[in-house]
Amino acid sequence: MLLLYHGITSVCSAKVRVGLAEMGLAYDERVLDLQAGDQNDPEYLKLNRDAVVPTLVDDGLVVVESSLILEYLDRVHNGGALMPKGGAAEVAARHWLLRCLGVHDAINSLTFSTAMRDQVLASRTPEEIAAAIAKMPNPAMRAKRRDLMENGLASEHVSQALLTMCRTLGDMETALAQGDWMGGAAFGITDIALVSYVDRVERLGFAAMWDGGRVGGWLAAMRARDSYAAEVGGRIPAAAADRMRQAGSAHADEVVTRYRAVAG
Ligand SMILES: N[C@@H](CCC(=O)N[C@@H](CS)C(=O)NCC(=O)O)C(=O)O
Repeated sequence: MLLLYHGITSVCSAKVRVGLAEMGLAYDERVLDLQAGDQNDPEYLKLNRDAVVPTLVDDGLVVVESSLILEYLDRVHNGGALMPKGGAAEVAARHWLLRCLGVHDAINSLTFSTAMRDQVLASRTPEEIAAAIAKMPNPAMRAKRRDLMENGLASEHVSQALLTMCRTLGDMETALAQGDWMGGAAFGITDIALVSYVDRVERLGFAAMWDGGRVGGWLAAMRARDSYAAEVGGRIPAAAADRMRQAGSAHADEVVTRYRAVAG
């Protein structure tokens, strides 16, 4: 049986859950509470040394990195049905899977410089925040989180994030001009790989980034699928969603204005 270690509101976890549902794969789960620090459990660190989710275990084989997990599941357990076959379409899909590393980094920056930062600052003492950050095993991730908590939207990571999102959403618009889905007429692995990140932008209240574009319609179509309803919409508690939207929306004007300046 497939075993997924994941977090309910974690974007990288959500895209894997959507993938599992799209492929019709049953799985066991261990839900980690990232705010409580479950990811720092020494037993979990043996599976994922950076203390991040998701991690998939398939009959003893440990797979980390959400896009790699999606590709693995599709290839090994789904006959590769979600991956375009050969040529430019497959190159594009595989390129998007790689780009997800940067897209996640951008979404992490936008989340922790706005809504999450506000929530953490309001609910924890400076000592508790410092202690939680000190537990992050990866020095680069630790330094980034510290910077985002200290500087919010003034962090240098936010400028990079806005550039990444500008390129991502711009390239999505171009792709979606060719068909309803990222690969054209056929729904596929790229749609699943990207849904959580675009979903998070909307949940933060920053949907004006794609005003008048095709990305909004694509997100609505993704949200209408059973996989999203079962694994994202139906699993994120309404109170948590409301808190994020309210906290994020307070920063929407600044974020969207800066995004538009980058987009030109
Ligand atoms: N590139 C990785 C990113 C994994 C990652 O950073 N996951 C976040 C949740 S989306 C996490 O576990 N964060 C732990 C923390 O914030 O302490 C992937 O796509 O799997």
